[in-house]
Amino acid sequence: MKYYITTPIYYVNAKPHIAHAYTTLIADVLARYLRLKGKKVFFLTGTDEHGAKVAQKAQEFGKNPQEFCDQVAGQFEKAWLNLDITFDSFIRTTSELHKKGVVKMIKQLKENGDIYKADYEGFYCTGCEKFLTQKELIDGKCADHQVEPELIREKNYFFKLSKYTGVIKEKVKKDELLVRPQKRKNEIISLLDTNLEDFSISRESVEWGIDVPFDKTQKIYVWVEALMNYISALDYGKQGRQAGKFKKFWPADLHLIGKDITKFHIIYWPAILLSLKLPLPKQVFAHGYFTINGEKMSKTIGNVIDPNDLVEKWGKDATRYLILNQFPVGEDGDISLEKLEAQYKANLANDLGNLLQRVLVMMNKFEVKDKAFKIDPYKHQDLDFQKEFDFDLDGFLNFMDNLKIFKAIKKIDKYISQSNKYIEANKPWELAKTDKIQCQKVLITLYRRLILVARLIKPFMPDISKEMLNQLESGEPKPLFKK
Ligand code: ME8
Repeated sequence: MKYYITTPIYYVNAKPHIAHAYTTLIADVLARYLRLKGKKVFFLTGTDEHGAKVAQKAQEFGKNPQEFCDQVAGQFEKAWLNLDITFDSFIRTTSELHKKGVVKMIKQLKENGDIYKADYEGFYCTGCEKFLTQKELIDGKCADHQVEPELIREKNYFFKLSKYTGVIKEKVKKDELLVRPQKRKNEIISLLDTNLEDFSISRESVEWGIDVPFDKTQKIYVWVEALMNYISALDYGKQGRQAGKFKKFWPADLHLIGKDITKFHIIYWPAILLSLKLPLPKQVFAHGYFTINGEKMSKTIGNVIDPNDLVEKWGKDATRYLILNQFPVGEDGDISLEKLEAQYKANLANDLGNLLQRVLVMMNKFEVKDKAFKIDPYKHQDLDFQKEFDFDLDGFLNFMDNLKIFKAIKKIDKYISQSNKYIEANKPWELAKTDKIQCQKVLITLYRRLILVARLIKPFMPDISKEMLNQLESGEPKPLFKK
């Protein structure tokens, strides 16, 4: 069974930060988990490189836009490799592959009679890369960027959104287009009940973009071509058998996004797909937003966290685990370096790292080794977990299947801390003197619990999982986490 999962493609106006890493990590953990379950996963991420915002940044750095995009897209790719993100494809919107797909789609929208040219006047926020309505402004300013948007009067091509809103609403209501969490579904249904205006699909005053194929005075609106990445990346622009990936993987099983971009993904994108007569994605999941120490992440405040710095400090596996161990995926939350540091010490270095060392050291010392090591840690690998030792495996798998990643991690953490309590309660170092058989039993139980932990953490901390299994096989303890 195939599973196609995507992340948003990130703007290259700045290098990747911890929130981009957050979305990408959720997708990666899910992709790895589903591969373990035997699904044929296609995991797409990439960069959004056109539009006025990126062009302005390139100018500030004295670079031509393409050169600037190459540099920042490279930083994204490198950050993801540094975090061991197993994307199958990295789409860049300045690539020929993307442009081909986009041009094909725009021509089809025109042929289907869904676009028309008209004069447009509106307030445009370059930071958001979107037109804002009067209602969305606070004291005449964009609420997100705290700047007055530009009043723009130009000719644009428009898309006949109203033709499709009824169908979209029905599909969302019936979960044919599943929107999660529920509160985002409710919001979208309410929005669909308002009189949504047709949206612009091209811009006259923008230079850095893809030409509208039938009108060279216009560039395709950056958001419209960005959404199209989800199928341009599957070779949609190619012909016949060369477009095999599209046939194999579309529709997307999951578009994972942040809650800021639901309207684009649950209204505009499905409308475009309906016009193209293509199936809609099966699910859009919008995760929450987080702050850093209670404040919005921003360059001005100077609280932007670079995921590469965390990897340098704690290693990539611990960084992956820590970032996802903060708050439930669908909720808003807060992140602080102090809390991450404390969790690193308590949950990883102490609870998990020390547990493994203690158990292996005692097994060697009390000569339990030969008995226990007959249990091959590599046998029944992956998801063939054993339902034993008080672990609610069904509950864990259910959490993983439903993107309740935070709850799944909490279950593992709890299991590890219970195992530490089990050591303290049973004191195998004392049993070694009084009851050798009981001492063996306790250590073998812990040994098998550790095998289970190693398997459970595999999608989160793939190398730590492997290292644990290696040590459990060889019986030679080595520190799991840097002190
Ligand atoms: O919107 N908390 O790109 P973008 C959690 N190019 N997640 C956050 C976050 C925060 N504080 N800040 C950002 C774009 N994100 C478009 C997308 S898709 C066809 C085009 C994450 O660089 C979250 O996933 O502004 C959000 O949706 C994404 O970054 C926005 O990234």
